[in-house]
Amino acid sequence: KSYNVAILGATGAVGQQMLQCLAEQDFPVNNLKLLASARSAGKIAQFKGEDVVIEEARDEAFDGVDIVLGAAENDIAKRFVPVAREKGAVTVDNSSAYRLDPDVPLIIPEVNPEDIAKHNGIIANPNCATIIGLVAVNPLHKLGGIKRMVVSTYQAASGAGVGGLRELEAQMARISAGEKVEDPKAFAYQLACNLIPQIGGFDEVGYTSEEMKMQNEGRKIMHLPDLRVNCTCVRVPVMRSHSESITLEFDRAVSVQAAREALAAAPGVKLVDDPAAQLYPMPFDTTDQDLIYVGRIRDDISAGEGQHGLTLWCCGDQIRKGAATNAVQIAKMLAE
Ligand code: 11C
Repeated sequence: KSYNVAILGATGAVGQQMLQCLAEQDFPVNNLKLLASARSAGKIAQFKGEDVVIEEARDEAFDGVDIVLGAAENDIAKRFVPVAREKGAVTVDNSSAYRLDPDVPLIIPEVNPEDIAKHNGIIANPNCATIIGLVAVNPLHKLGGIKRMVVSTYQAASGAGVGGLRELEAQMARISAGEKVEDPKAFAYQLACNLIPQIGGFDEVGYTSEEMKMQNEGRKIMHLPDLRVNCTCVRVPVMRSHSESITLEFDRAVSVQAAREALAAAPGVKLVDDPAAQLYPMPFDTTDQDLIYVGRIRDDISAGEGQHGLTLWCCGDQIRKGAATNAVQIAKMLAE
Protein backbone atom coordinates (compact mmCIF):
# COMPACT_ATOMS: atom_id res chain seq x y z
CA LYS A 1 0.00 0.00 0.00
CA SER A 2 1.18 3.55 -0.66
CA TYR A 3 -0.02 6.77 0.95
CA ASN A 4 -0.99 10.30 0.02
CA VAL A 5 1.39 12.43 2.06
CA ALA A 6 1.43 16.18 2.72
CA ILE A 7 4.24 18.19 4.31
CA LEU A 8 2.85 21.26 6.07
CA GLY A 9 5.58 23.91 6.19
CA ALA A 10 7.52 22.31 3.35
CA THR A 11 9.93 25.20 2.72
CA GLY A 12 11.50 25.44 6.20
CA ALA A 13 14.63 23.63 7.38
CA VAL A 14 12.62 20.75 8.90
CA GLY A 15 10.14 20.54 5.99
CA GLN A 16 12.94 20.28 3.44
CA GLN A 17 14.65 17.63 5.54
CA MET A 18 11.37 15.67 5.79
CA LEU A 19 11.23 15.60 2.00
CA GLN A 20 14.73 14.13 1.89
CA CYS A 21 13.98 11.65 4.71
CA LEU A 22 10.85 10.38 2.92
CA ALA A 23 13.05 9.49 -0.04
CA GLU A 24 15.91 8.07 2.06
CA GLN A 25 13.65 5.94 4.24
CA ASP A 26 11.83 4.80 1.09
CA PHE A 27 8.45 5.78 2.49
CA PRO A 28 5.66 4.41 0.23
CA VAL A 29 4.40 7.73 -1.20
CA ASN A 30 1.54 7.65 -3.68
CA ASN A 31 0.87 11.39 -4.01
CA LEU A 32 2.96 14.12 -2.34
CA LYS A 33 1.70 17.61 -1.51
CA LEU A 34 4.10 20.30 -0.36
CA LEU A 35 2.16 22.95 1.55
CA ALA A 36 3.49 26.33 2.58
CA SER A 37 2.48 29.98 2.83
CA ALA A 38 0.99 31.83 -0.16
CA ARG A 39 4.42 33.48 -0.61
CA SER A 40 6.03 30.14 -1.55
CA ALA A 41 3.12 28.80 -3.62
CA GLY A 42 4.14 28.03 -7.21
CA LYS A 43 7.81 27.39 -6.38
CA ILE A 44 9.20 24.01 -7.41
CA ALA A 45 10.85 21.40 -5.15
CA GLN A 46 12.30 18.04 -6.13
CA PHE A 47 11.24 14.62 -4.82
CA LYS A 48 13.02 11.51 -6.16
CA GLY A 49 14.04 13.43 -9.26
CA GLU A 50 10.54 14.73 -10.00
CA ASP A 51 9.32 18.34 -9.78
CA VAL A 52 6.65 19.02 -7.16
CA VAL A 53 4.88 22.40 -7.20
CA ILE A 54 4.48 23.95 -3.74
CA GLU A 55 0.86 24.73 -2.89
CA GLU A 56 -0.64 27.22 -0.47
CA ALA A 57 -1.84 25.52 2.74
CA ARG A 58 -5.64 25.79 2.63
CA ASP A 59 -8.36 23.51 4.05
CA GLU A 60 -9.05 21.91 0.64
CA ALA A 61 -5.38 20.97 0.27
CA PHE A 62 -5.91 18.19 2.84
CA ASP A 63 -8.64 16.42 0.81
CA GLY A 64 -7.58 12.83 0.16
CA VAL A 65 -4.41 13.09 2.27
CA ASP A 66 -3.59 10.05 4.48
CA ILE A 67 -0.56 11.29 6.43
CA VAL A 68 0.50 14.87 7.18
CA LEU A 69 4.03 15.65 8.33
CA GLY A 70 3.75 18.92 10.24
CA ALA A 71 6.82 21.17 10.12
CA ALA A 72 5.09 24.48 10.80
CA GLU A 73 4.95 26.79 13.83
CA ASN A 74 2.32 26.33 16.55
CA ASP A 75 -0.21 28.81 15.13
CA ILE A 76 -0.18 27.14 11.70
CA ALA A 77 -0.35 23.67 13.31
CA LYS A 78 -3.39 24.71 15.39
CA ARG A 79 -5.02 26.15 12.28
CA PHE A 80 -4.59 23.09 10.01
CA VAL A 81 -4.01 19.93 12.08
CA PRO A 82 -7.67 19.76 13.22
CA VAL A 83 -8.76 20.27 9.60
CA ALA A 84 -6.53 17.39 8.47
CA ARG A 85 -7.95 15.17 11.23
CA GLU A 86 -11.51 16.12 10.27
CA LYS A 87 -10.73 15.01 6.72
CA GLY A 88 -9.39 11.63 7.91
CA ALA A 89 -5.64 12.22 7.83
CA VAL A 90 -3.20 11.38 10.64
CA THR A 91 -0.71 14.19 11.39
CA VAL A 92 2.78 13.67 12.81
CA ASP A 93 3.28 17.18 14.12
CA ASN A 94 6.65 18.73 14.94
CA SER A 95 5.28 21.86 16.61
CA SER A 96 4.90 22.03 20.38
CA ALA A 97 1.15 22.78 20.14
CA TYR A 98 -0.09 19.26 20.96
CA ARG A 99 2.87 17.61 22.71
CA LEU A 100 1.44 17.68 26.24
CA ASP A 101 -2.19 17.01 25.22
CA PRO A 102 -3.17 13.74 27.01
CA ASP A 103 -5.04 12.65 23.86
CA VAL A 104 -1.88 12.92 21.74
CA PRO A 105 0.98 10.39 21.90
CA LEU A 106 4.45 11.96 22.02
CA ILE A 107 6.80 9.52 20.35
CA ILE A 108 10.46 8.66 20.06
CA PRO A 109 10.40 5.32 18.18
CA GLU A 110 13.46 4.03 20.08
CA VAL A 111 11.82 4.83 23.45
CA ASN A 112 8.01 4.49 23.43
CA PRO A 113 6.85 3.03 20.08
CA GLU A 114 3.92 1.28 21.80
CA ASP A 115 2.24 4.65 22.52
CA ILE A 116 1.58 5.23 18.79
CA ALA A 117 -1.41 2.86 18.95
CA LYS A 118 -3.29 5.32 21.19
CA HIS A 119 -3.45 8.09 18.61
CA ASN A 120 -6.65 9.85 17.59
CA GLY A 121 -5.41 11.45 14.39
CA ILE A 122 -2.51 13.41 15.89
CA ILE A 123 0.94 12.18 16.97
CA ALA A 124 3.42 14.70 18.31
CA ASN A 125 7.13 14.77 17.56
CA PRO A 126 9.12 15.88 20.63
CA ASN A 127 11.45 18.86 20.90
CA CYS A 128 14.84 18.24 19.28
CA ALA A 129 16.87 18.50 22.50
CA THR A 130 14.43 16.06 24.19
CA ILE A 131 14.76 13.48 21.39
CA ILE A 132 18.56 13.67 21.29
CA GLY A 133 18.90 13.38 25.08
CA LEU A 134 16.36 10.59 25.58
CA VAL A 135 17.68 8.34 22.80
CA ALA A 136 20.90 8.31 24.84
CA VAL A 137 19.29 8.12 28.29
CA ASN A 138 16.63 5.45 27.73
CA PRO A 139 19.01 2.45 27.42
CA LEU A 140 20.58 3.50 30.74
CA HIS A 141 17.16 3.98 32.35
CA LYS A 142 16.42 0.36 31.47
CA LEU A 143 19.55 -0.67 33.40
CA GLY A 144 19.28 1.45 36.53
CA GLY A 145 15.93 3.30 36.61
CA ILE A 146 16.49 7.06 36.43
CA LYS A 147 15.23 9.37 39.18
CA ARG A 148 16.87 12.65 38.20
CA MET A 149 18.61 14.28 35.24
CA VAL A 150 20.80 17.38 35.22
CA VAL A 151 21.28 18.55 31.64
CA SER A 152 23.12 21.36 29.88
CA THR A 153 22.45 21.73 26.17
CA TYR A 154 24.65 23.33 23.53
CA GLN A 155 22.16 24.06 20.75
CA ALA A 156 23.12 24.86 17.16
CA ALA A 157 21.96 27.92 15.24
CA SER A 158 19.80 25.86 12.89
CA GLY A 159 17.50 24.98 15.80
CA ALA A 160 16.06 28.40 15.04
CA GLY A 161 15.50 27.36 11.40
CA VAL A 162 17.10 28.51 8.16
CA GLY A 163 17.06 32.11 9.45
CA GLY A 164 19.28 31.21 12.41
CA LEU A 165 21.73 29.35 10.19
CA ARG A 166 22.00 32.22 7.68
CA GLU A 167 22.43 34.77 10.47
CA LEU A 168 25.37 32.88 11.98
CA GLU A 169 26.99 32.43 8.54
CA ALA A 170 26.63 36.14 7.79
CA GLN A 171 28.07 37.13 11.18
CA MET A 172 31.09 34.84 10.73
CA ALA A 173 31.73 36.20 7.20
CA ARG A 174 31.60 39.79 8.44
CA ILE A 175 33.93 39.05 11.36
CA SER A 176 36.41 37.34 8.99
CA ALA A 177 36.27 40.39 6.70
CA GLY A 178 36.91 42.70 9.65
CA GLU A 179 33.45 44.28 9.24
CA LYS A 180 30.90 45.24 11.87
CA VAL A 181 28.24 42.56 12.52
CA GLU A 182 24.69 43.63 11.60
CA ASP A 183 21.98 43.79 14.27
CA PRO A 184 20.75 40.21 14.95
CA LYS A 185 17.21 39.20 13.98
CA ALA A 186 16.97 35.42 14.53
CA PHE A 187 18.62 35.66 17.98
CA ALA A 188 18.49 38.33 20.67
CA TYR A 189 22.26 38.86 20.50
CA GLN A 190 25.20 38.24 18.17
CA LEU A 191 25.83 34.48 18.19
CA ALA A 192 29.21 34.35 16.39
CA CYS A 193 32.03 34.31 18.99
CA ASN A 194 29.36 34.20 21.70
CA LEU A 195 27.01 31.93 23.71
CA ILE A 196 23.40 32.87 24.47
CA PRO A 197 22.00 31.20 27.62
CA GLN A 198 18.36 31.64 26.64
CA ILE A 199 16.17 29.56 24.29
CA GLY A 200 12.48 30.46 24.60
CA GLY A 201 10.86 32.70 27.20
CA PHE A 202 11.45 32.63 30.97
CA ASP A 203 8.93 31.33 33.52
CA GLU A 204 8.38 32.82 36.99
CA VAL A 205 11.14 30.72 38.59
CA GLY A 206 13.73 31.52 35.92
CA TYR A 207 13.66 28.50 33.59
CA THR A 208 13.06 28.90 29.86
CA SER A 209 10.33 27.15 27.87
CA GLU A 210 13.00 25.09 26.08
CA GLU A 211 14.44 23.95 29.43
CA MET A 212 11.04 22.86 30.74
CA LYS A 213 10.37 20.81 27.58
CA MET A 214 13.14 18.41 28.67
CA GLN A 215 11.27 17.75 31.93
CA ASN A 216 7.66 17.82 30.74
CA GLU A 217 8.14 15.96 27.47
CA GLY A 218 10.63 13.57 29.10
CA ARG A 219 8.13 12.62 31.82
CA LYS A 220 5.45 11.85 29.23
CA ILE A 221 7.66 9.91 26.79
CA MET A 222 9.34 7.79 29.48
CA HIS A 223 6.15 7.31 31.54
CA LEU A 224 7.97 8.74 34.56
CA PRO A 225 5.61 11.41 35.94
CA ASP A 226 7.88 12.14 38.90
CA LEU A 227 11.16 12.38 36.96
CA ARG A 228 13.18 15.34 38.26
CA VAL A 229 14.96 17.34 35.55
CA ASN A 230 17.12 20.44 35.85
CA CYS A 231 18.06 21.77 32.41
CA THR A 232 20.04 24.75 31.12
CA CYS A 233 19.74 25.44 27.39
CA VAL A 234 22.41 27.46 25.61
CA ARG A 235 22.59 28.58 21.98
CA VAL A 236 26.12 28.04 20.64
CA PRO A 237 27.78 29.21 17.41
CA VAL A 238 27.57 25.77 15.78
CA MET A 239 25.75 25.47 12.45
CA ARG A 240 23.92 22.20 12.88
CA SER A 241 23.74 19.47 15.58
CA HIS A 242 22.92 19.93 19.24
CA SER A 243 25.14 18.61 22.06
CA GLU A 244 24.18 17.77 25.64
CA SER A 245 25.97 17.11 28.91
CA ILE A 246 23.74 14.83 30.99
CA THR A 247 24.16 13.64 34.59
CA LEU A 248 21.80 10.85 35.64
CA GLU A 249 20.86 9.67 39.10
CA PHE A 250 19.69 6.04 39.21
CA ASP A 251 17.75 3.82 41.61
CA ARG A 252 20.36 1.09 41.11
CA ALA A 253 24.10 1.21 40.42
CA VAL A 254 25.09 1.20 36.73
CA SER A 255 28.77 0.67 35.91
CA VAL A 256 30.49 2.60 33.14
CA GLN A 257 31.18 -0.70 31.37
CA ALA A 258 27.52 -1.79 31.54
CA ALA A 259 26.43 1.65 30.28
CA ARG A 260 28.85 1.44 27.35
CA GLU A 261 27.64 -2.05 26.44
CA ALA A 262 23.97 -1.01 26.63
CA LEU A 263 24.58 2.07 24.48
CA ALA A 264 26.66 0.16 21.94
CA ALA A 265 23.67 -2.17 21.45
CA ALA A 266 20.96 0.50 21.60
CA PRO A 267 18.88 1.42 18.53
CA GLY A 268 19.62 4.87 17.09
CA VAL A 269 22.87 5.22 19.05
CA LYS A 270 26.54 5.15 18.07
CA LEU A 271 28.93 4.75 20.98
CA VAL A 272 32.01 6.97 20.52
CA ASP A 273 33.81 6.66 23.83
CA ASP A 274 37.55 6.11 23.87
CA PRO A 275 39.13 8.86 25.97
CA ALA A 276 42.64 7.38 25.57
CA ALA A 277 42.36 7.86 21.81
CA GLN A 278 40.64 11.25 22.27
CA LEU A 279 37.46 9.87 20.74
CA TYR A 280 34.17 11.42 21.81
CA PRO A 281 31.10 12.80 20.03
CA MET A 282 31.28 16.25 18.46
CA PRO A 283 28.52 18.17 16.64
CA PHE A 284 30.67 18.42 13.53
CA ASP A 285 30.63 14.60 13.26
CA THR A 286 26.89 14.15 13.77
CA THR A 287 25.92 16.83 11.24
CA ASP A 288 23.66 15.30 8.60
CA GLN A 289 23.66 11.95 10.47
CA ASP A 290 20.60 10.15 11.85
CA LEU A 291 22.35 8.48 14.80
CA ILE A 292 22.87 10.02 18.25
CA TYR A 293 26.54 9.76 19.20
CA VAL A 294 27.23 9.11 22.90
CA GLY A 295 30.51 9.20 24.82
CA ARG A 296 32.43 10.65 27.80
CA ILE A 297 30.58 8.12 29.98
CA ARG A 298 31.93 8.31 33.53
CA ASP A 299 30.92 7.94 37.14
CA ASP A 300 29.34 11.00 38.74
CA ILE A 301 32.04 11.72 41.31
CA SER A 302 29.70 14.19 43.06
CA ALA A 303 27.14 11.45 43.90
CA GLY A 304 26.73 11.11 47.66
CA GLU A 305 26.80 7.99 49.84
CA GLY A 306 24.22 5.49 48.53
CA GLN A 307 23.57 7.52 45.36
CA HIS A 308 24.22 6.08 41.90
CA GLY A 309 25.18 8.46 39.10
CA LEU A 310 26.69 8.60 35.62
CA THR A 311 27.60 11.53 33.41
CA LEU A 312 27.67 11.45 29.61
CA TRP A 313 27.92 13.65 26.55
CA CYS A 314 25.85 13.22 23.39
CA CYS A 315 25.43 14.93 20.03
CA GLY A 316 22.75 14.66 17.35
CA ASP A 317 21.59 16.47 14.25
CA GLN A 318 18.52 18.33 15.42
CA ILE A 319 17.05 18.80 11.94
CA ARG A 320 17.35 15.06 11.26
CA LYS A 321 16.83 12.85 14.36
CA GLY A 322 15.72 15.87 16.41
CA ALA A 323 12.89 16.55 13.95
CA ALA A 324 12.49 15.17 10.41
CA THR A 325 13.99 11.69 10.75
CA ASN A 326 11.99 11.03 13.92
CA ALA A 327 8.76 12.21 12.24
CA VAL A 328 9.30 10.04 9.15
CA GLN A 329 10.16 7.03 11.38
CA ILE A 330 6.80 7.55 13.14
CA ALA A 331 5.02 7.81 9.78
CA LYS A 332 6.67 4.55 8.68
CA MET A 333 5.47 2.84 11.84
CA LEU A 334 1.96 4.11 11.15
CA ALA A 335 2.16 2.78 7.61
CA GLU A 336 3.44 -0.60 8.77
C1 11C B 1 15.83 25.25 19.15
N1 11C B 1 14.76 23.26 20.03
O1 11C B 1 16.91 24.64 19.06
C2 11C B 1 14.53 24.54 19.43
C3 11C B 1 13.73 24.48 18.17
O2 11C B 1 9.89 22.88 20.52
O3 11C B 1 10.27 22.10 18.57
C4 11C B 1 12.51 23.58 18.24
C5 11C B 1 11.48 24.01 19.23
C6 11C B 1 10.47 22.93 19.44
O4 11C B 1 15.72 26.46 19.02
